[in-house]
Amino acid sequence: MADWFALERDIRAMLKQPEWDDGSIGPVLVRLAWHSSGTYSKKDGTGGSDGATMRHAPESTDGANAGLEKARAMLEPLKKKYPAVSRGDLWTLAGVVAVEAMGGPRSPWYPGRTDKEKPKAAEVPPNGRLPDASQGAPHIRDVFYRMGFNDRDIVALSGAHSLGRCHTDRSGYSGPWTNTPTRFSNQYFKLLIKEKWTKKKWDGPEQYEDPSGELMMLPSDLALIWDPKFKVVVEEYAEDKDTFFKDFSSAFGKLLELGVRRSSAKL
Ligand code: DDH
Repeated sequence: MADWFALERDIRAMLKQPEWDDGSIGPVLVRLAWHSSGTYSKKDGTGGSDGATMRHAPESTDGANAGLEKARAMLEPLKKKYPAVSRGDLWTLAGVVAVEAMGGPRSPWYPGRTDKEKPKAAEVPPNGRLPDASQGAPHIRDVFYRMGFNDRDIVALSGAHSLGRCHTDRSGYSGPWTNTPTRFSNQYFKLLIKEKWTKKKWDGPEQYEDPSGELMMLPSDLALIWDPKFKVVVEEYAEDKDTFFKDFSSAFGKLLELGVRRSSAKL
């Protein structure tokens, strides 16, 4: 039986890393948890965090996962220290602990994922299941409805972009969404509504900037205020942090459970 409390403590202790981005690896760990889970398809039950298949091609080579090899490598010492814990459990738990440590809500999380060391081809999800930042509401709905989410879940989950930043050497995009990229908050929604977002003039992919030029939004972020149904929820979360935290907590917990098959009871 793994010592989950000790593991959580160790994850928490490794988040602060002065030389990394804004001083914390929390955001990239949240992204690892999300990308390992967000490949799920409810049609055939493939994808998801069970198996930790992101270590294997073609998932490992999906452009959407660029940079996440660093996050996976940073968690390897904990895999060595807690050999009974699967990487699927480790990656998803690290996301939950990171959100909470950065001031966000705790999400429900359960262990029991089993790593696949030599997966059959059909057990590794194909490329293209994660959302494309250059696209709008129809694409975002296609991707998240495939996982079993609704419009409200989509907006809640997108609030994770209060954290972290884009890197030109990973996605091609550049910059943070908020001035507090290591603090989980509803700032992303406030900025979406309140700032004037204009196309950034540069050689890179289409992205938007605030008047200071320091903050950014992806086309897929702005889709949340260009689409009237999404926009109502953005406005609600911008006004009501507690409701956002509650909805994020359950949607993120649901995301991390997608496709997880357990032979025994949950705990
Ligand atoms: Fe995201 N995200 N994301 N995102 N995401 C990026 C970074 C981070 C999209 C595109 C990008 C979610 C949804 C979407 C985080 C969490 C979540 C980057 C930049 C791109 C591009 C990567 C890089 O250059 O390093 C798109 C498109 C969507 C969409 O839904 C349409 C969701 C649902 C989550 C979540 O966690 C629930 C986090 C955190 C980051 C910051 C990573 C970092 O290294 O910092």
